[in-house]
Formats: sequence, structure tokens, C-alpha cells
Amino acid sequence: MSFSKHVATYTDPQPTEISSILQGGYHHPLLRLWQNERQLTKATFIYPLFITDDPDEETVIDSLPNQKRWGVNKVIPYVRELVSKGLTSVILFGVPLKDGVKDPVGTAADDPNGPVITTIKALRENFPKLFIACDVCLCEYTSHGHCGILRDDGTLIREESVRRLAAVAVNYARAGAHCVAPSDMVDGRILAIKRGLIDAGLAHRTTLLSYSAKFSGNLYGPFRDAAGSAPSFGDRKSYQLPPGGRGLARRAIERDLAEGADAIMVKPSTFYLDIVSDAKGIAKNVPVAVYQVSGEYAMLHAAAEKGVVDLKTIAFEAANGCLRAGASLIISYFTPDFLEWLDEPLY
Ligand code: PB1
Repeated sequence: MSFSKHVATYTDPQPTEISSILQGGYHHPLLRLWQNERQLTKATFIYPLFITDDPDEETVIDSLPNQKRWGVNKVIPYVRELVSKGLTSVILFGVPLKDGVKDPVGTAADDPNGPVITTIKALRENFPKLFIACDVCLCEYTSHGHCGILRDDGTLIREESVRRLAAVAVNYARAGAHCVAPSDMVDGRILAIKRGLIDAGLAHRTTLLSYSAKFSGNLYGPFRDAAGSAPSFGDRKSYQLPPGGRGLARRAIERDLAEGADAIMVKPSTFYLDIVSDAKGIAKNVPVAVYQVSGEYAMLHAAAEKGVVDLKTIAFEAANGCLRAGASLIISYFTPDFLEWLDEPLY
């Protein structure tokens, strides 16, 4: 074909090889969906819930759009609505607000009348099919706000921290949690929790989801606002991984698998998809989860409010990025939105 009337003596650019033609593989919306190696489903998403020690609390979290702090009496009707839309799993974060509850060892973390244990029981009673995970950490319950027990010099005492974290995890499992997810990053806590679950006769019915590759950084602010869990001094850089620590992440994932993790997690998500890809390469035989953390979630909302992105489109792009990198589970504050978006026509 000649384009002589536009470009003198221009001839039709014949592809050198048949394989040069790719667009036939994605010219239709369904074809573009078929290009995904993994498809998003409602079961992909785990929804974080903030539970306080006031049973009737329902408080908007200003720094986390569309998220609230819940008391056990108010969270049940909220979860009922989400379960009716297809919610399959939650992860609980206790947020003790009563004065005097916090102490140096995080005693309140596994208070049998505290927010997490009471909510585990209420959710199990109301929603027999709902998968209940519990974050295991001390930072929401310690007076100093760090994720473990400290020496006088402010450094973590590994052995005491690990013993305390294992006790908390076992008590959550004993209360009925299907999964315990230690986010503390203390060395050796996976082995201690696994041994604790075995000794308690609970290992067969409790999934140990390790936050294996969890990086320190600037993306947890809204969560810390919501949970009142910011450290009272210093930071978490001595026990969360440095953002540049790709090798450390690989070693932590290998270690946690060897210590008995049933699933591993990378956190945060979008800025760490290379780590997700490494994680899937290492943890071929277990589920890899990723946590789209509060700062990432709030940034997408802020960008959408500024008109920089379309919220639904960018939320799908971020979630599909996590799947493309190798994750099969996503902890996300967008979960309620996806329960509705995934009911809408695919195109
Ligand atoms: O959404 C988020 O930002 C999650 C924050 C995360 C919860 N697992 C922690 C990060 C932090 O505050 O350092 C809590 C640590 N136990």
C-alpha cells in the first residue's frame, strides 16, 4: 500500500516477523483481562479492622479515608454488611484507649476482656465462615510504643519479647483466631510462636502468617494515628528492615519459612514489588501476602482528590501490580470498595 498522497514514496511498514504482531492478543477488554496471570477475587482481600476497648465506639479515622475505629458492639453490624457483599477475611488490630492500660510489656495485648479477644469471639459466633486473622504485636499496648520489651537503653530484649509475643499469639489462637500474624519483626518470634501453638495443641488449626519482609519507612503514619502506636521515642529502624535491604528481606523470608511460617508477607506493597517477586521465588510453596499499608492507601485517596488519578482505576492497578509480582493475598483498606467493584461488569 502506498501513502504517496501523504508521504512521498512511503511504503506500508511490513513486519519483519509474524511475531512482531502482539496487538491481536489484547485488542479486546476480555483479552486484556486474560493477560493477567492471577485474577483478583473477593477472597484475595483481607480487611484490617481497628477495634477499641469502648464496646460502643464508632469513630472516623481522619487520616484513613472511609475507615473507622470500632467497638465490638458496632463492628458486628458493619462486618455483617460486608459479609453479605462477600467479605471472606479480616485482620484485627487492638486499639486500647482507656487510661492506664498500656505498660512496658504490653499486658493488655491478650487481656481476655480486651478488644481483640472479645472481638475474635463475637466474630466467630456471628460469622462462622469468616476467616479471622489477628495482628500480633506489642506496640499498640506498650507505654513506650515499641513492638517488643525494652532494655533500659531502649533496645529490644529479644528473648523476653519473643516469649511475650508467643504468649499473645497462643492466647489469640485459643480464643478462636484462625490466623496469627506477628508484625513485630523481632528475630526468632516465628519459631517461638510455632512452638507455642504446637505445645498448646493449636498448631493444626492456626495459620502462622509472618510479616517476614516488613520495611521501616514513611508509610505507616495514618495507621499509627489510628492505633495510637507511634513509638514514644526513637524509631523502628533497628528491627524493621531498611528500605534498601533486598538481601536482608530474602534472608528473613528464608528464616521464617524454616521456623514454621505457613504464609509470608511483604509490607508495604507498591514500593516493594521487587521484594514480592523475590518472596514468591523463595516461598514457592506457601501463600505470599502483601500489605497495602495506610500511607499507600491514603496517598491514592489524596491523589484521587487532587484529580491526579481515578481512585477505582488506580486501586485496581495497585492490586494487580501486587498479583503480578507474585502475591495471592492483599491486606487492604480498599477491601470494602473491591467487594462492590468486583460485582460490577468486567467491562
Ligand atoms: O497500615 C499500616 O500502616 C500498617 C502498620 C503496621 C501494622 N502491622 C505497623 C507498622 C508500624 O507502625 O511500624 C504496626 C507495627 N506493629
